[in-house]
Amino acid sequence: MTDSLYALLESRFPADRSKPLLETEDGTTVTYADAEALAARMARALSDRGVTKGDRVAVQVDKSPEALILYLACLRAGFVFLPMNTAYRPDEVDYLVGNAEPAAVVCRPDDEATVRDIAAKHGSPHVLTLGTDGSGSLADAAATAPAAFPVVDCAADDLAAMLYTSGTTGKPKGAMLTHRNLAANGLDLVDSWRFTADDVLLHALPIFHAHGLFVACHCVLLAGASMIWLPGFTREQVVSLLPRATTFMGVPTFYTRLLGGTDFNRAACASMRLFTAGSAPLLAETHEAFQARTGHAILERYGMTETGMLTGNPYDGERRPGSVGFPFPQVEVRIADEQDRPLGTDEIGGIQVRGPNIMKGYWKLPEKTAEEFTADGWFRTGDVGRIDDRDYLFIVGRAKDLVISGGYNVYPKEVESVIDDLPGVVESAVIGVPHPDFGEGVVAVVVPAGDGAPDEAVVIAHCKDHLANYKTPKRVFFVPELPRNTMGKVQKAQLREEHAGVFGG
Ligand code: MCA
Ligand code: AMP
Repeated sequence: MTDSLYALLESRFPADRSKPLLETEDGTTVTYADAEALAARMARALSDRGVTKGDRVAVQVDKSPEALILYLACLRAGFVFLPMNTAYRPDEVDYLVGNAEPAAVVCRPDDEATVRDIAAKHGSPHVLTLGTDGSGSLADAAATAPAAFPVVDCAADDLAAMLYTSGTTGKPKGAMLTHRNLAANGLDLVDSWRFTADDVLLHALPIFHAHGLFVACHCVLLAGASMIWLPGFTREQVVSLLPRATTFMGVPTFYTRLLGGTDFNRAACASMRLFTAGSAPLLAETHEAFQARTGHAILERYGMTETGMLTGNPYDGERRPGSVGFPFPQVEVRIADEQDRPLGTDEIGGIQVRGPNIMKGYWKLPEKTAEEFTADGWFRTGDVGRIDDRDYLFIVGRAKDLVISGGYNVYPKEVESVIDDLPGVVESAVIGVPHPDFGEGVVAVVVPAGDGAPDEAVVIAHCKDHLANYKTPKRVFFVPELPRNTMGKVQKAQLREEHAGVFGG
């Protein structure tokens, strides 16, 4: 028996494959049969170009039905799907392609020339394109390929996907996710959240991250359900389409934006049975305002790229504002001290996790992988929390230097390196401070070298050239020196306090 995730998904597709898998905003329907056939054609097209099982396929394309089907094609053929944020700049794509050594890169038609240069530099043999309307050289190749390609046998431990997450070192690391990791987590979620074939998920998340791709799509695919497939989150569109949906998943920014107009109310949510939130902390006040407005208690859950979903508030039972609930069925969670000793009720410590959902490791970084696991096999999340006497987990902080802005992770070290490269900059410290829309907003505090130092606009423009726009500081402040403790460590807590009101948050 194969452990291919594709085989598992396929075994749960509806018997009647003419059922819609998704419908787009313009009313185009993609049935399960369409998706299976196109996945087979795309797998064949890539395979004909020499891509084989275990090869990485790096993808930076806008969200479209075909983009999702490309993921299915890779699963089907045993290729390792490597999605990239569409906001990544060429420098960031260059690093990922150089590190992952993909056998093929699929990009937006407009980016083809740049991506060809990057791929050539790193010896990646094939560049194909895929546009939002499903056109491009991948689509052309798939159109002439036969709609038949076997579901390639995969072991539980074979890689299904690789998602890059940054880190305190500043360079992104590839989290290797296996067929078992994704299958185990998907099955936990589809059961815990009671997905059935009758569900319609309104899908407004990007699909280059775990939330939009795995959490959302696997629930739908494993239930044989349907989606309304939006290219991204637009408040008006979501409010107008919710009456046709039963479920919705979002980052907290989606929910604060929805609450921003009175047209979002009980009537708009009349057909809904479940709203889930995650990727960043959902403020208790947002949870409460949402419940007061709609009658629905958002189900907040907690996860990571490296681990999939870890805990969630209960489907039945109290969904507590400020808590991320209980471990999913196959997941174990403990709070531990600095020596990895388990702590008791309400004691604050590092959140450590274990289960079939935890990644195999970081790509080509065995030492870094080893550092993230304890001697007894628990993964250190880098989040700090406590478990109360009712077993609810509360996240109280982060041990890692990380900013989460609108659900996207920004690693200060990466931004600081880019700013420090500017002539006229001695050093910089990047922090996150409360932001009314994005939860946290990125701020840079820069020590200028004196004459010839850049101003705020220059720092921002330089960052935009080299970094995805959401990583770019929204404000830059100049100081003669950074506050340090006696060990010489920059006091970011002090900087966060000093700049707490910058965005009026
Ligand atoms: C856009 N901008 C942002 C962000 N998004 N700035 C800070 N943080 C952001 N997240 C800026 C752009 O740089 C641009 O600025 C301006 O806002 C408008 O850009 P636009 O693309 O039009 O913005 P938007 O469409 O309104 O996007 C906001 C968004 C989006 C819808 C909240 O960020 C989003 O879809 N976030 C979801 C993130 C997500 O899926 N995370 C899951 C990670 P300028 O004009 O200056 O260039 S997975 C994960 O974390 C784990 C596994 C988990 O637990 O889920
Ligand atoms: P990523 O690396 O993008 O997968 O981000 C994972 C991180 O997002 C976690 O380690 C947490 O710090 C944060 N996160 C995810 N869900 C939540 C949540 N519900 N509440 C607070 N933080 C969260």
